Amino acid sequence: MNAIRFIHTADLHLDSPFKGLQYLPKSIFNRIQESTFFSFTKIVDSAISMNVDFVLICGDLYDGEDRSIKAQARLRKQMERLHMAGIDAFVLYGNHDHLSGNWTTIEMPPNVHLFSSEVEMKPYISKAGVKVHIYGFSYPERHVTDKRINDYEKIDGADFHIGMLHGHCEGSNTAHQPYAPFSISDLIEKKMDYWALGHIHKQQLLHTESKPYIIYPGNIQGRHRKESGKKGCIAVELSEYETTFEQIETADIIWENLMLDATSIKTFSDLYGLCKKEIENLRLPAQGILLQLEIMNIDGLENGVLDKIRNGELLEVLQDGEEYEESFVWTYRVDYLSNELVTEVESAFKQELEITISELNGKEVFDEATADLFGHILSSRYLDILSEEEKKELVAEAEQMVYELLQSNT
Ligand SMILES: [Mn+2]
Repeated sequence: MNAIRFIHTADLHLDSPFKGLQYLPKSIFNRIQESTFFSFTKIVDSAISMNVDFVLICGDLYDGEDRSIKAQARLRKQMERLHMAGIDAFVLYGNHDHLSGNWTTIEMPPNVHLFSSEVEMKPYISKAGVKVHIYGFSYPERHVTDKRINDYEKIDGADFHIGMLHGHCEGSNTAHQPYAPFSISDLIEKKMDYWALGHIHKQQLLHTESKPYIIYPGNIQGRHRKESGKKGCIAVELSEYETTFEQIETADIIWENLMLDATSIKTFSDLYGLCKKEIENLRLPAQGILLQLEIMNIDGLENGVLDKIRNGELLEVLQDGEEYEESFVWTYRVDYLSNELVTEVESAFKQELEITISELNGKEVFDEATADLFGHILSSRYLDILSEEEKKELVAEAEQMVYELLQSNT
């Protein structure tokens, strides 16, 4: 059968410094500092045990543009393991490890194929004789803002075509920089079989109903509380008839946020018991967890219990002994939210929203808010002047959308 199997990974950020976490107990901080290497080693373990044809690494292998020697040496070691197993690796560099950085290069073994700063195609033939064309480019410098997707052209002569791209999918709502932007339809137009993306740290399955499959695997190890949940890589099998993929979890440290309902809780010891129970539920067989707790519905708590949350006493008893656990759950923060506070924040926000909407119904505010659009040299050609009636309708529609969005987020 005409098929290939590969691992798709990106955003290794090897040797991330985790600067803000030095206050943690040494045993835990050491685990965290090793975690990017650990996760990547597990990815290589998977590639070898699954005996895949090749591994794709879609940018940001290194965290810093100076590519620490330690990170390069560790990467090389893993590439050698792949080499011994007869597995090739296709690698491109992203905005974090762009080609203009200043570093001392450690040579990689011959199974590693690096993409240059222009989009190029690298041919691959599997042991079973399946031909694959793999396309990609590395960032020449940190800021690549042009639509590099326009340079990708499928070259005939292979059974499968795979695009590798480190960049920003337009319209995706993330905090990442909009480098090398593209849209999903840009990618579909190129008629590839698979798009291996990198850059966005949260896993996103952008197109997985039919070819081309388009996937951001996410980074391989969460680096702060916003990169929460499980992390790893994607194992893919492409055949003539179908594409299948599997998510493999490899991160050693997992960031979690948990809300606890204290409705029926009165004493400090009950609250401790509730937290402890949830912590045991979360505990994993081998990985460590960094946990942020948020306690809701606290109005039934006896006097003085809140003080013990505020002054860190609860945190201290929850942390006690965790630094000696292999599969630790380290609670690094406990917050609470009183019902009054919740309603206060909600009603203040609603008031603000109502004021904004009523202001939009005034002519000047509406015109100001839409001035960029109607005054734009290109868009203004296609837009008719709105009547007062139409403006009101637009504001009403926008109001509806805002409330729907608010509800879907709660
Ligand atoms: Mn990245």
